Amino acid sequence: MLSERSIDPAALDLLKKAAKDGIETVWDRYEAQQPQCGFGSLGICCRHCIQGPCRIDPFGQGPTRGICGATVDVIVARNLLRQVAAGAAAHVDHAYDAVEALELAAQGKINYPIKDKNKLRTIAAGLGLDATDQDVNALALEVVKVAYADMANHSQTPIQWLMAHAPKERIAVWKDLGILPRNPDREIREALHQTTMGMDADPVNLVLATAKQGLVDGYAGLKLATDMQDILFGSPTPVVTEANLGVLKSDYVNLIVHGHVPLLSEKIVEWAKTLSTEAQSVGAQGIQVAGICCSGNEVLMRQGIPLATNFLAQELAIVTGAVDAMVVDVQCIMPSLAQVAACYHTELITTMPIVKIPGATHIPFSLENADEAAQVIVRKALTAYTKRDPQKIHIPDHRSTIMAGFSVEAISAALAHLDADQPLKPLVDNIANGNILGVVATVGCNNVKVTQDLFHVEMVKELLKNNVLVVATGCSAHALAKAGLMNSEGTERFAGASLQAVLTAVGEAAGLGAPLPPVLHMGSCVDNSRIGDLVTAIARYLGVDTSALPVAASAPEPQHEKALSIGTWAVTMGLTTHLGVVPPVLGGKQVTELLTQGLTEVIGGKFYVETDPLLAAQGLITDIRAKRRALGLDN
Ligand code: BF8
Ligand code: SF4
Repeated sequence: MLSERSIDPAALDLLKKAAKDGIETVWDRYEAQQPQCGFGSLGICCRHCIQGPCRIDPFGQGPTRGICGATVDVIVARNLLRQVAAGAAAHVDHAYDAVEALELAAQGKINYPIKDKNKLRTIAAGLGLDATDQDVNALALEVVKVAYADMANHSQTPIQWLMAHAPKERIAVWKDLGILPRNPDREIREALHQTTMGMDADPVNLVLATAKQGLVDGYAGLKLATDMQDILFGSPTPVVTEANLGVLKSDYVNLIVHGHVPLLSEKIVEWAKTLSTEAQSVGAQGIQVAGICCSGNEVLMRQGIPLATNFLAQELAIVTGAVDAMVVDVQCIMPSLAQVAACYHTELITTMPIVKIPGATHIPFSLENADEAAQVIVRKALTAYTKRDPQKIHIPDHRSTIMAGFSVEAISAALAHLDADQPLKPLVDNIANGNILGVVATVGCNNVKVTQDLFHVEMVKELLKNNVLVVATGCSAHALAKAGLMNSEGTERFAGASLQAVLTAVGEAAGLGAPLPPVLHMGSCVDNSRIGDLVTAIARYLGVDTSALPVAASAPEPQHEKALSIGTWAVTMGLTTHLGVVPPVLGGKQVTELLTQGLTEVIGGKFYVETDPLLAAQGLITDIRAKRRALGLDN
């Protein structure tokens, strides 16, 4: 049934058009895959050597061990470790592209000005560098040197980016467990080694190694990427725009940026502005840039570019018949986009050497040729506009106003209107007195196994009703933005009375003339580091461990290995971390028990799986209340 596919009215509208136009979508292919393999779903199939594949009988009547003797928990734990290491690899690769960009920018070799000198100085000071009078470029190179030193570290010392930024209490916990990561690449390499045939056969050791990958992800991936990107492109400040496919304009050249890395999308935004006058020469009023997935979040946060849609509806953007070009970089890009684009006039443009899609136009993008490549891409969109088929155009009339741009710096600035000396105090006081029951971070993806956006929206509404403040990133932020949960009206409609009063007071003190939105958009998936920074700052202010705070995390509809690595990091931070779709671990009883209970004793955090949105909200609220009680806050 159509309504089971999505709650997004624009997506539902376009699914009808897709059927009419004969377009196959991700939902059709999901149905064609049914029933999905039970062994794979439970995580009990091993292909780590070519004596296999080996499968364990989940009913205990067939094989209980692989050919080499690996138990079901070993197989499940090894598979999970590889998935989390892959997620970490994606983020670390992303982060080091940004480090390289900062290096070349500081050397004056590329046209990327360093925009946020304050952030550079803050990061440098945090790393123990003398940040006072140094020349900006020289200081940037010092910072880059530290990041590169982590990659070149062949000793046993931990990742410096982690040591400089993680809470001291947490570092002590991780040290005791022996999971402080050294060089990020070495740890990812080690995880691959540890999971090859004839290696680790201890599920506990494998789960701890998984936790270590979470730390690699959190600090050498997420945190490093956000820091570099903020230095280069600026730390976000509040912006107001719109979300959903209704932001496309019938008389404009519509250019979509999709993927994750702002190194490309920032240049596209810049050149779309510069070349906007050329739009008239092809008969258009101008150029509308809009974003999908985390590229969308990046340019939203810093440039106020509207959001087009999230992961599951990426094909449907092209089905509007109004997207002239879609330019992609890395991650979460469905290969099917090429087939969909072939049915319309849309130019699908790949740009990265590790992401090529047959049928797409490949325009190589590098830091050195960024301006040239961006101009070529924008002009491709202009040319494509002239090839539109008016019969095929249908832009759904759905969009919601959103306020985004809530970096930690922006949140502090808003709170500073209430207490200039101690900006965190008003937030902490309101948590302490129960006006804000706690904070939940909703993150991560859409997953075709569940109705698009439904879990995000239903769970968050329930949390808000109970005065839980919500912060969001990634495709979760898209879902909540589309559903009207990121504007002032959303506060009036969905926030409980005491939360509403706090958001109204802060909004008015900050001169917005309206309440803050009930869900604060903190950015892309790498920007989960901003949530980590906020949690770290609150814990530091209160002098408690992060695991004691009434704060939880949730990935309601996770699909990507990155979501698993981010979730693992949240668990290492001591947070209860909810998953609304079960990852492939249930075949291993011991591993499942460790992830959902056993880890708590040693690390404070745990995974919490609940597939019903309202029950998940209630479970998170119960967890928050227990933490409040333990802190002596008796609501
Ligand atoms: O890194 S939330 S579907 S887009 S993986 Fe992908 Fe998941 Fe969206 Fe951003 Ni994050
Ligand atoms: Fe089978 Fe062991 Fe080889 Fe895995 S490593 S495929 S369980 S023999």
